Amino acid sequence: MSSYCLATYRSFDEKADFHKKATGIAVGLTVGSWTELPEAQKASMEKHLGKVVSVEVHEPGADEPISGRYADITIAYPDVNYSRDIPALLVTVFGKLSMDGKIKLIDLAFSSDFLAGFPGPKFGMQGVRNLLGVHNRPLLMSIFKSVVGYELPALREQFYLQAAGGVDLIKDDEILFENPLTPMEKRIAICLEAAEQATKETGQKLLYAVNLTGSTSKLASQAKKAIAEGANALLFNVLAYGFDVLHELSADPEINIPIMAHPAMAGAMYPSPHYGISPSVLLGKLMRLAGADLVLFPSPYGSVVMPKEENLAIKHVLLTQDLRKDYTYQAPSDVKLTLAPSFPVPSAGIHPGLVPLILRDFGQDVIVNAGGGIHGHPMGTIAGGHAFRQAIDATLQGMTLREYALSHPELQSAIDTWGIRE
Ligand code: 1AE
Repeated sequence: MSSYCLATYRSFDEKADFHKKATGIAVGLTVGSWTELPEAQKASMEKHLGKVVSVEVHEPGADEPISGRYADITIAYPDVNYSRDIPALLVTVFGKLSMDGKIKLIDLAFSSDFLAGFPGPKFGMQGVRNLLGVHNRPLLMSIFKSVVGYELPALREQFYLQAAGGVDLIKDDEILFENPLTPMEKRIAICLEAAEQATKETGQKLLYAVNLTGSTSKLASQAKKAIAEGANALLFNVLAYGFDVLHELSADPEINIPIMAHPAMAGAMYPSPHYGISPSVLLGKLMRLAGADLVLFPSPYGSVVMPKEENLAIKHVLLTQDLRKDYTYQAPSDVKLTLAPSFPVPSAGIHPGLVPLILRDFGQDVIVNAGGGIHGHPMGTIAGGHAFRQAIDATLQGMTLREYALSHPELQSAIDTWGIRE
């Protein structure tokens, strides 16, 4: 029996016959032409033909946020047409089409058959919590800042200060690549040493996500080298390399540490209402499918903002949504189809005054992540970490930040500096 993956597009056109357009996509991106085919050939080509599942035409009124006439079109693509990898699926459903007028890919749903080729996140949210031994609160992550051009002792000091502030994870800055001053292997050694020192003082375990960089063909061996040096997490700029690279790394049994997906370059792909790929697909479904254990993305509140409904849609697909949608196909019951949830990490410009909003949106299933909001604390980096932990504690206890700050000077100082977003 045939199985299909589904793609939903938002197509903008003032005059188009959207049903005709949908048929053009279904046929054009699969068998190329249909009505001209001789009947005998139609029979053999039928299993390769895309199907129009639905066409919903919208004529927005003047008061609606989206301007212009559009239709949401869902097409079913036969799995028989592509190999079981993300590039083949993406090129099929949004290759040439992505350049053909005002059209945005707003959703993807995978058949059981397609999904069966993807083990998903090796650790996922629960696995990361297990490594850290923290199960009853949101996690806190800190980002190295000012690292380019610095030598190892400066990095060690910065790592120690972040760790001593009580963070659970520390990630490299995504712009720190292989370089002679702080090469990956030496970086891992000094950061783990600093982590050990901080752990003795705080009693807290720590993960350090080292940036995995370099040419694609050497990434797996670099990752294994990092693991041999003791690395306990990796940071990876997924969109610069491609989803399939993440998939290969995460599916490699020897790469047995969590992989954190950075969203660098995503802004070239999702923000337009008319073009690109929606954030819940780009930074949600595809990241989880490709095996990201943790996924960074902008929040609605910080310095790089994303609309709240898009943020919540990412949360939904990372944490809860069954990514499968069978179109006329029943999955064999012995196939593992559920992917572990990926840990959501809303980021960029986060400071303690935003913590109540982030926790309101995500509950405990979130990593609060900050660079400038920790290092820029007027009382120093350690106090920056403390202020965040205090903001998290206050929110979990149902107290306002202002109340809690009365007995927590680090939080008070953060509020005085950045304020509280209501
Ligand atoms: C969305 C990615 C955020 C990121 O990687 C980063 O470095 C944020 O830094 P801050 O918190 O804005 O200083």
